[in-house]
Amino acid sequence: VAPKDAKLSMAHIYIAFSAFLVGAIAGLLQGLVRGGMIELPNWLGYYQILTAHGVLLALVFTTYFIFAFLFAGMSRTHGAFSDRLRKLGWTGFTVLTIGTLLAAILIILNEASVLYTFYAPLTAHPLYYVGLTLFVVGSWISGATLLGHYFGWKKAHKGERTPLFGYMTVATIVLWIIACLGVAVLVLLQMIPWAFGLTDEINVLLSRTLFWYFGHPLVYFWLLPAYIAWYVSIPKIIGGKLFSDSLARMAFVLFLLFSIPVGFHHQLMESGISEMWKFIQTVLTFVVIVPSLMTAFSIFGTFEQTGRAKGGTGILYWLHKLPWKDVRFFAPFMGMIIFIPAGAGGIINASFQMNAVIHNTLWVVGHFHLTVGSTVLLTFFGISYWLIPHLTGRKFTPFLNRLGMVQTWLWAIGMFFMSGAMHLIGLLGAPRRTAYTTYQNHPDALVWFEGIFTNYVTIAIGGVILFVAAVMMFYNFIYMTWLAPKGDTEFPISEPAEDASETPKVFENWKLWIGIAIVLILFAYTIPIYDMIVNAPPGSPTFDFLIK
Ligand code: HAS
Repeated sequence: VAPKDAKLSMAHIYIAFSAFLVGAIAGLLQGLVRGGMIELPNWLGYYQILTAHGVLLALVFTTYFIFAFLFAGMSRTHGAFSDRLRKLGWTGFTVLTIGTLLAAILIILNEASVLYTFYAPLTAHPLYYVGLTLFVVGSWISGATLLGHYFGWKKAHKGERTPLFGYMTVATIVLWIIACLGVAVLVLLQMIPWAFGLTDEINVLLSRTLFWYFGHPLVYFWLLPAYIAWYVSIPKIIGGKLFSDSLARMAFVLFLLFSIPVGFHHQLMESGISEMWKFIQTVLTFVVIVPSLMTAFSIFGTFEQTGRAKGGTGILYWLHKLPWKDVRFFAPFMGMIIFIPAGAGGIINASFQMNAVIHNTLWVVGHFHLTVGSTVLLTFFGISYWLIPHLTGRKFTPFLNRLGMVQTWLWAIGMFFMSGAMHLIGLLGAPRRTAYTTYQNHPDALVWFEGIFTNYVTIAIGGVILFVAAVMMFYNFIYMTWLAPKGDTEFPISEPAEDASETPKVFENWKLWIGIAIVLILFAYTIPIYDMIVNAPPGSPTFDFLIK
């Protein structure tokens, strides 16, 4: 990575890990409050720490880390950014950071305790929405920088296949930009006028729909960079080559097409949306599972090819040959293993009728702690172990490796207790997003939540273990940034396997893929949104001027 680009990337990493530490403290408090082990002081609200926890970890840490990774990876695979583009990258970073600080200050002041899903009817201080707008605009500027670099490379290398890292970056950023359109409309046309008092009422159903139009692809904006590391870096780390370049590109195209027109699977229990449209989006949700299944196949194939090339034999004995003691492989691997039950949980959530059992229960919280909180985060930690020393010109030492292995185990064990208990208690009916969990001490309800594992205390114990792991990770970040001995660390980029077939050119046809994505979105959303506007409750701003 070019030194000037490394600086931009590191600027993102500093903010990512600062947000990570504060978010983890809020998470610890969260677990202890729900476990009944502590009571919050009067000046600190339950929803305030819940919002801080969600926003700092799920939005701030992820977004900054993702941009750090993508900027560094694009510099590594496509050459240094031009000065003009790098300046644009810094502008994006600055706008993103002003938005983040504004939003964070309002959360600290308890003026924006509206949870990370910020849709109506909860309302925050108007400036919070200004902060969110700047956050989105900043991310778009950074996204435009990455796209500019990719297309600049393409122009200079006519007819050549683009590096896989760049291809996947483009898919991720285009997905993000299209997804953010929903949040832009929500914030600019609904939340800001309402919060500033320019309108008296708000169409809640529309606001939730616009949020989830954004909210589901948001989870793939988190997942895809993790997949980039699985496809592009892990094969190199284990000493092998990528199973198939085409399959990898196809998986990313499928994400671009199908991750947006599926937001209704978060609204299956909501009145006001017809069953038919919910069903259609449920079917599309089942399609977006396919690229993850393809990824499972592809990565397992890469593992097997590598294990056998190293002399491994038998049905599974070749697994022996993988570098189990290398945290750069082991942390993401743990994330992959956890994604197997996590993905199965997602399929349960998406199964229309079964959603009625789990919706708004702690099961959902368990689900996203396994997906984003484990699969994605463990992969991001795995990336950190080589990315940060690479950027700071330091060595990936055996000491760091040992720390990383312990950190990974602690994270996985903590998550097993916390998320496992959340899933089970959720099935028993424990609600999410409330500090009041005892059903007014009704004896029958209390019995449900007093099992050895099905217990709020189990969740709290898992949370404490996770907090210890988070503090360790923060120390690892400090070590990699300032304390490790000076030297070189590799930024691993793999090649496709020799016997892989040629990648078809059609994958590079972005106009085609973006066009199909837009058609699918229009198909899945036009009629239901039209219905929401014309059937809006009396008094709410209906935007019917858009229709008349
Ligand atoms: Fe989800 C709710 C459905 C994936 C995150 N999800 C959430 C929320 C979050 C979230 C944050 O349909 C809560 C939102 C809120 O606050 O209300 N989710 C799905 C489905 C998938 C899915 C179908 N979710 C994710 C990912 C997330 C994430 C990824 C974050 C990164 N989710 C739902 C639904 C809800 C929901 C409903 C709403 C629930 C409600 O009612 O509120 C799928 O994408 C999952 C597909 C994944 C797989 C797994 C593939 C396995 C792989 C590992 C391979 C292993 C290897 C190792 C290679 C099918 C790729 C092998 C080696 C060996 C040695 C064995």
